[in-house]
Amino acid sequence: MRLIPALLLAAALPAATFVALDLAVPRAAAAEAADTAQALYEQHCQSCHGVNRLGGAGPALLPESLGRIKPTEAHKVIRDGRPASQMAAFSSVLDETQIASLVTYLYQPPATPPSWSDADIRASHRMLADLAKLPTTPQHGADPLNLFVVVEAGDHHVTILDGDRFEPLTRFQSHFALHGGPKFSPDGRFVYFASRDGWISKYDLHNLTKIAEVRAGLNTRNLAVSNDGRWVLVGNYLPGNLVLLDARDLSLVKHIPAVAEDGTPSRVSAVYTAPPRNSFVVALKDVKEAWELSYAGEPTFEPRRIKAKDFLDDFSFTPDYSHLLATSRQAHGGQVIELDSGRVVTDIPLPGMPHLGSGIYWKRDGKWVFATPNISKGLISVLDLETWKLIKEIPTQGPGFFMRSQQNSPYAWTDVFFGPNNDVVHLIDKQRLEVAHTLRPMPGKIAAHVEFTNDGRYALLSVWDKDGALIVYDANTLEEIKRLPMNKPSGKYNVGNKIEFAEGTSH
Ligand code: DHE
Repeated sequence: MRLIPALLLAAALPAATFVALDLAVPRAAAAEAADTAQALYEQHCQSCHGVNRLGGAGPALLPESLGRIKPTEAHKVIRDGRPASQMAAFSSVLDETQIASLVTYLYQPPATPPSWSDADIRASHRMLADLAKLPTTPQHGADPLNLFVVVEAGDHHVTILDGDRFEPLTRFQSHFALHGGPKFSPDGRFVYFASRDGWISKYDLHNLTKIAEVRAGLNTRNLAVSNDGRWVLVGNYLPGNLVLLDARDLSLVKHIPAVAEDGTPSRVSAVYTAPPRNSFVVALKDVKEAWELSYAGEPTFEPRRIKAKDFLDDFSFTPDYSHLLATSRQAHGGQVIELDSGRVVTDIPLPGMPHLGSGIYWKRDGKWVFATPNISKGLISVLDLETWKLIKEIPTQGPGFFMRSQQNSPYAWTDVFFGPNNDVVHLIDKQRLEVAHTLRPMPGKIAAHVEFTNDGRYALLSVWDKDGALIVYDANTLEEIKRLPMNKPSGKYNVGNKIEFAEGTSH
C-alpha cells in the first residue's frame, strides 16, 4: 500500500456557513458528498491525522482545531502541501472538486462526537527519560535563571537560549502548534508546554532533555503549574474540562468537567496559578462563572464557584492577586472581581477587545497602573489599579497582541500585530504614558512579542516570519546587539522572570 503523507493543516468556518451549505445542498446529495469526502479522508489522511480526525503524527482536523485558518487556506495546503513539514502536495492525487469536498468535510463536526476519556489520556502517556538517573544540577554551563525558552512556531521547534551570550544551547521538535506561555517549576528546572491539540510536555532544562508527555485533551487552551511545583492543571475547549496532572511525571490525577452549578457545560477559557493564594484560578467561556481551586495542604480540587457578570474569556491579576481583571472579548468591557469575597467590584471601560492575558502593570507616581493592548483597536488602555478608572488610551499604529516591560526599564514594549503597520513596535514611556520610540526591526515582517533578560538590560524581540529572527536590543540605548535567524519565533520566556512572576512579564 502506498503511504501518503499527512494533511498537516491547522482554524473555523463560521457556523453560518454550515447553515448556508445545508440549505443550498439537497439532503441526499449532501449525505453522498459527505460519504465520498469521508472515504477520501480515510484513504489519504487518516494514517497521519487519525481515526475520527483526532490527530496522530499530524494534527487533529476537527472544526475546533481548524479555527485559525480559512477554508481557502486549508484548500491550498491540501493542494500544495506545507513547506518544511511532512504535509505533501495532493494536487497529483486529488482533483479540485475532491479537495473542495474534503475541506467542507473537515470543517464539519464528525458524525461520532469526539471524546477523550481518562483511559485515552492514560494510554497517551509516555515517559521519555528516567528522572531518577539524571543529574540534579545544570549540565550546560549557562546561568539557569537567565535561559530563554523560545517557541519557534514556523516549524514547531523550541530553542533553549543562553541569555548571557545569546547563543542557542539546543533546539528540539515540539508538538504541533504550541500555544500560550510555557510554564515553569518553581525552581526553574522544568518547563511545561501545551499544544493546541492537547499535548502536554515536560522538559528538563538542567539536562536539556524531554521527560514526559501526555495528551490531556483534544483542544487545549493553556496550562498552569502550582506554586509548590506538584500539580499541572490543563484547561480544555474539547472536551470542556480541566485535567489535573502530577507535575512529576505528567500522569493523570483526575479530570474535572467544566459544568456550571446549574448543569450547563462549558469550555475553559484559561487557567492560571495565583501563587500567594495557593490556588488555580479558572475562567469559563460559556457560563458566567470563574473558579478557584485551592492546592494548599491536601487539596481536593473542588472548585469554589465565583459568579461573574459575563462569560469570561481572558483575565489578568492585580500585583497582589487580590483581584482579577476579566473580559469577554465579545463584550464591550471587562469586569473586576475581588477574589476573597467573589464580588464583582466594578465594570471597566475597555471597548477595544483587550488581550488581558498580555496586560502588564508597573508603578507610576507610586501607584500601580495596568496596561493592556486591544486586538480590535489601535490603542493601549491604561487603568489606575486603585480607582479602576481608565486613565489613558495611548494611540498606536494598529491593534496589538502582546506587551512587555521590566522593573528596571523605562519603557513598555508593544507590537502592532494587525494591519499594514505590523512591522513596527512601540516603546511606551511608562511615566508619561505616550509613545517614546517606534522601531521597525525588519520592514515588511511582523514584529511582536518581547521578553527581557533577568537583569532587564536586554530586550529580545521576535520577527514572525519563516525567515524571521530573534533580535537582541540593549533595553536602554535601543542599540541592536545581535540578530539570530529563527523560524517564526512566536514567544520567548526568561526562566528567572517567569519563576519570580516578575513585574512586566506575562504570568
Ligand atoms: Fe494566544 C497566550 C488566547 C490567538 C500566540 N493566548 C495566550 C493566552 C490566552 C490566549 C488565554 C494566555 C495563556 C498562557 O500563557 O497561559 N490566543 C488566545 C485567543 O483566544 C486567540 C485570540 C484565539 C485562539 O485561536 O485561541 C489567540 N495567540 C493567538 C494567535 O493567533 C497567536 C498570535 C499565534 C499562535 O501561536 O497561535 C497567539 N498566545 C500566543 C502567545 C502567547 C499566547 C505567543 C503567550 C504570550 C506570553 O507572553 O505569555
